[in-house]
Amino acid sequence: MKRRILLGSAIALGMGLSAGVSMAETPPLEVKDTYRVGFAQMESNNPWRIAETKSFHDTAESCGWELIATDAAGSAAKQVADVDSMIAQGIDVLFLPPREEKPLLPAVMKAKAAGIPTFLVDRSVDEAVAQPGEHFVAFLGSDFIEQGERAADWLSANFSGDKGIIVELEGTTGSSPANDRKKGFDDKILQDDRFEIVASQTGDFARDMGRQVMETLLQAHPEVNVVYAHNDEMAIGAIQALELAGRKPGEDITIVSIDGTRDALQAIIDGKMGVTVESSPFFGPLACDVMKRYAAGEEIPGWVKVEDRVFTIDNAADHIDEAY
Ligand code: GYE
Repeated sequence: MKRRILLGSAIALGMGLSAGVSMAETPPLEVKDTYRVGFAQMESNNPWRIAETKSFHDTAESCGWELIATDAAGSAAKQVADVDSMIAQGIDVLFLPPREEKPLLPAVMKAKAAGIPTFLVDRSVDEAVAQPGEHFVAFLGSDFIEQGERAADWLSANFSGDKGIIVELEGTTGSSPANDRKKGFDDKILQDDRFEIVASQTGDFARDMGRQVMETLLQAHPEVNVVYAHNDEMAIGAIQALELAGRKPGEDITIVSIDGTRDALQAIIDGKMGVTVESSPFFGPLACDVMKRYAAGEEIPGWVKVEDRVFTIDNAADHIDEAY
């Protein structure tokens, strides 16, 4: 654990905090057999979220967690309120996947003020305002910029046409994976001058919205021959819209995406999707490990990075049985 000496410690002492604990470090966690653990899920409208919540439930018993899990049903305001109620219920530690970067800042700040160490899982908050090692212990998750870059690399290497006209389906506006998957992909693909992004619009990481947005964008840009979706659910929705309009995904339009869901691996096997860059939802065991190391006083890096694989026709069939 980081022990930073800082200017504010004298003030902190003056405020009645015990010596040695300053406001610029995250609250300590006792070593004990059982913990009251909060997991404030943001929504449960896709297989990725359901697999993640299940991973926390599956880990609870072996890690000694009395788990309090909530579902904010797609509302950042409810997610903040869910964290408030967990604080009131006396959780020892909080695992939080912040739906959006800014609206969830108050939840992080309140948990810290209540003396509860917070681990951000799968998405981060605005790190210009809240920093790992100070406001929250660490961010556990993937490198979203790199995921976007890897999707772009695959497309550059595998696209055989002269001109790639891309429609991009963005994730939830203001969420860290939507911001970074866009940046990583756009910067990389535009270095290859065969490609142009003609439209980029949010589908909120949801299948149905991906389908609807694709339907509209296809009317405005019938010449599109590449779809880059920030997650598999939107990619599957886009495939449905394209097929309804008489297009042939995998033949006259290339689909690239991120996550590695069962439906996406099946779409790759069926020849409809080109690639999906993995973004694993199985955070339970990692959360247990990092929490225990933190309790033991180990220094935790501000970003505990999850390594991702890439799924294509070469390996999709090998991994579909373990997919969700
Ligand atoms: O890709 C998506 C989910 O935050 C990494 O959120 C996660 C993303 C994941 O809803 O499917």
